[in-house]
Amino acid sequence: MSRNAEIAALLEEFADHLDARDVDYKPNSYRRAADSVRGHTVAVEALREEGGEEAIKEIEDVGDAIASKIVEYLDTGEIEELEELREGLPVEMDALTAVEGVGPKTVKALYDALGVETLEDLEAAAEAGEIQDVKGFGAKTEENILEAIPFARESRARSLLGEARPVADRVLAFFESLDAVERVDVAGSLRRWRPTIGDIDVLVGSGDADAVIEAFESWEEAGTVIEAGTSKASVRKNDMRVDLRVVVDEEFGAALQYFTGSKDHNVAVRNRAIDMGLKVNEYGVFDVSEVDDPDAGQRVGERVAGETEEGVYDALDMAWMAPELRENRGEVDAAAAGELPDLLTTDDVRGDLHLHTEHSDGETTIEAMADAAADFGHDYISVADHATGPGMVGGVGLTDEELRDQIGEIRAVDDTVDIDVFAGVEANIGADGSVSVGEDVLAELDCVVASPHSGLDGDGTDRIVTAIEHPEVDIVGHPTGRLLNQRPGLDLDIERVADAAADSGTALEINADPHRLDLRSSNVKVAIEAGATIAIDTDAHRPGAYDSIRYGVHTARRGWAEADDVLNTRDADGVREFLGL
Ligand code: DGT
Ligand code: CA
Ligand code: CA
Ligand code: ZN
Repeated sequence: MSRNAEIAALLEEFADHLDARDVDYKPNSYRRAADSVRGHTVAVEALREEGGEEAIKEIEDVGDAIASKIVEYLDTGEIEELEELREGLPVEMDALTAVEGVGPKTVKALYDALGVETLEDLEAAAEAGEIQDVKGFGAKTEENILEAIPFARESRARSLLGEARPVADRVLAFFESLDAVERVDVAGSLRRWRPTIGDIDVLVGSGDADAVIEAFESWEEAGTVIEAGTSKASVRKNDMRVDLRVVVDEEFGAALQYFTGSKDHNVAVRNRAIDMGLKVNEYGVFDVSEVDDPDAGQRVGERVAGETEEGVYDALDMAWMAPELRENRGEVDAAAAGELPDLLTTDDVRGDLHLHTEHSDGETTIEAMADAAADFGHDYISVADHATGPGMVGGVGLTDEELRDQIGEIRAVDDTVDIDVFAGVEANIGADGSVSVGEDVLAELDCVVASPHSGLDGDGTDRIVTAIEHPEVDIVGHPTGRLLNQRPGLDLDIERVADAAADSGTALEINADPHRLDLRSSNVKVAIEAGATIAIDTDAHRPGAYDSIRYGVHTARRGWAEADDVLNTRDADGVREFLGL
């Protein structure tokens, strides 16, 4: 069983325990290592087997200490130091810190004062009014905790797309290697690129279901087998449920269409079929116009399609559409009318306008980020380190003077590397919509991203619109500030925001960080319809994060975006024009 996600979770728990005890710096290096291990495409056991501890150290951010803990875990099934930390603070760290506003230090304080160990304990303590009496807490904090518990409970059941997709890629590679498999694809929410995933659905076309299911059950990377039958099986891998269905190859297209969903899309498709005298289900499309009782069985009537998904839609006089569109947002009518959007692809993206360097909280130099972007295939980047201001803690952000110096450095790097490097900033949007950088510095910068980093609840429409209308702001970054499974972010009247963005020529960002995916796709669609421009940025804090652009691109596709709707599909001169340079 591959354990990358499992190990990543342990490293995060380690970091939480260190944080709870007020240890400096170390928690962050554990968190970075956790991210890298989770995103690493090769399984740690495989690395270990090939090159021992040294090979594990080749994972970005994994040094001696962490590599030896990973090896210890692979050998013994535990990390002794973590076990000791857990003994000192025996709480369900993961569940408790899932509550917005509850960090490791809060967990420790509440454990010490009230013996809170679980989410249930936390809820009971808050309901009983015990938390407000703990030193450092108040009635307001207690109320916030109580309000945030249901969201935390719900979100723990769903995985992030960014966690599920790499797992699905491994699952697909496994099935592709089997002789008995004729076709394989993911289905469900994963194929539609939803930001969070309940389970991973996999569909195989094969004449030998037994062989496929047997192989799946004994796959060395699989964890426990949840259930197994003659055409279905479910296993757990990296804390996720993987649902396999095996169908005969002639029915693969119909099954893929059905199990891709969404449910609402399928209902709309089925209704259209009924109007045409057809019946569509997971087995095929059937002409039932001559049949007395179309519900007499699953395969009643004359079979007119089912081998391919294109065939299924074609039988219904619809163009095939990308899975990202299948959310019942008008795609069925658009497909019937031949008016589907020509969705952008990852290859259309030519640069990244929001990323960080070691000048703020990024990991490396301007030059290294530029070189990595060039290797990735980008034509340009804009460095957008944090400015000081609301939401920036621990001295992370740059002052106006430091920004001025940095502009000089960026110009110098721009002269030496192969791509264009714009001088940007990520300013903070204050509660009143103000931007946390001096006007003269803003005017000197090429590209100003302004993002909300504090006060991320309640209605944020006025605040965001004010930032959009600021003449120096080019892009509003992660406009709601949501963190998937962690906090819902600002409420926005998206029509107003979209109109303001279109009028002021300010781009709205889809932040491609898999924890954010903000703007969300339904808002993207509204923004585009209003004529606003979208920017898709990774918010990279390290070179490897440029890869995340695909999550942003697929979010844009879910919002019906074409290449022309997106700022950074333009070439460098096109971007200059947008920025007024
Ligand atoms: P998830 O797993 O919660 O992220 O969401 P999905 O969309 O992957 O849902 P899942 O795994 O329950 O089912 C996969 C697909 O199968 C779903 O998108 C549509 C199809 N499906 C499942 N149950 C039904 C149903 O009762 N009616 C229809 N029309 N389709 C269904
Ligand atoms: Ca699913
Ligand atoms: Ca499923
Ligand atoms: Zn950022």
